[in-house]
Amino acid sequence: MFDLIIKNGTVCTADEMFKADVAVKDGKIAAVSEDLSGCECAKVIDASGKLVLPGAIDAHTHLAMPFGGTISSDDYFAGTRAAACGGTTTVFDFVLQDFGETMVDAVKRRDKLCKGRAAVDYAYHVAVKDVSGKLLDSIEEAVEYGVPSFKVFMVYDFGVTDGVFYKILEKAKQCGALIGVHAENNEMVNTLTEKFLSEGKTSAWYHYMSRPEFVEAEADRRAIAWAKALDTPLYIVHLANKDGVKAVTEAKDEGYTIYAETCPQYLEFTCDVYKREDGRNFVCSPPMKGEESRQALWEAIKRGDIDTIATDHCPFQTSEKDWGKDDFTKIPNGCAGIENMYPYMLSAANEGKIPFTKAVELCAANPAKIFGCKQKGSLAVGKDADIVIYDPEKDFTITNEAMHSDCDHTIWEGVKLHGYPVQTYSRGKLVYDNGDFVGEEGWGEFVKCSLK
Ligand code: DUC
Ligand code: ZN
Ligand code: ZN
Repeated sequence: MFDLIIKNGTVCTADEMFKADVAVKDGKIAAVSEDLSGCECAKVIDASGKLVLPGAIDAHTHLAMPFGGTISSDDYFAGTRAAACGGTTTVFDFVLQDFGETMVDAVKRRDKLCKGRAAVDYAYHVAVKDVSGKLLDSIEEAVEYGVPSFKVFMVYDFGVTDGVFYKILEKAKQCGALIGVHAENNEMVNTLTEKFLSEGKTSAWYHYMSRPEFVEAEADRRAIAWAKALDTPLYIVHLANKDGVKAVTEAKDEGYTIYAETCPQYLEFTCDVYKREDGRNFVCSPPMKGEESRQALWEAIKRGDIDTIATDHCPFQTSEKDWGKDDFTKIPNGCAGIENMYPYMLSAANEGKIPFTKAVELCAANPAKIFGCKQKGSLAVGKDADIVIYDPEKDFTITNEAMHSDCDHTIWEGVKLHGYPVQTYSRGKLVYDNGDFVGEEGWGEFVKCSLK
């Protein structure tokens, strides 16, 4: 006896699309078969004309993150509620290590905020600030704990030096961890920022001008150089520039394991958004770049040189963004996106820009594989029943009113999508139904990851 059968839909995996019924039992995929008519089942859903997809994995979020003098506006409940409503059933949130704190202590500290609050499942990466003394070795302990992925920042006051970055990569190689990197050149950002402020150039446009293409590209190349020197894998988060794409392609062609993530905002918008009246709402780092970079990212996706799509979801309220009306450096960096990633990528597929299988690969299958999230990312028998039913005929215009985050605006306002998720299941439980969140706070569980 199954708990649920989703009948007559088109199942889409990272490799193929085929007509099949999908059965769920005890929160797991129990069968995927041409015809499950006649099987005993508590509930049957007709998915005729719909796609049946694995839930997406957003491998890059900053929920309730202290940053820029405030805390990002979506806490673990609001952020994961919004995720569920956009077909994302697992989020990887960044734990920012405190100075002097071991990696596992950092995870446990953050987990107190998340436990009992998340609406979908969650995992963590640790953003490493301090590897002095025994703290470098504490990376190994976190790997055993189920958090085998880490990130270093090359910017901000908590960014690491090249030497520390190298040490972290070396430790990761020893213990089988994966290091992600936020790549921008800190010196250049500081120098350009100082220059523009001293010239009275304070609008959001100068956020972009102080972090243009070459500032990111140089750091991408430097980060790749250290990973190559050690022959250890590297994951570049939120890649947003054309020359960085080229560097990734070259490294992959040479046989190195360099993964690249980009985000929907870099695929949709260009730096021109910073000239808009509401330009500061788009301020995030790295900033959106020029049209050539936007095109290069799409081309890299088509070639297979971008491995994952994630959001860098880190929203701040309008009043907080307004702190930077007269000084772009006072704008908290980050935008909302957690509810928009899968619908955006699937809409691109629906319009023929990429195959649906590619959208599933980038948003579900690859993040599961790369981060060792073994029970997620596909609709294979035995995996968690994280399922999205997608209506390719449903037109949807994004408005903040229709979103489920706690933020009071969205950079995605007015963007039109063709096709939209109509239902999301998290381990077999319906959590999103035709516009409404129907899940529950605290349903989400910690997902232990392993790269072994
Ligand atoms: N960039 C952002 O825009 N927000 C949070 C952290 C980051 O690196
Ligand atoms: Zn970042
Ligand atoms: Zn980030």
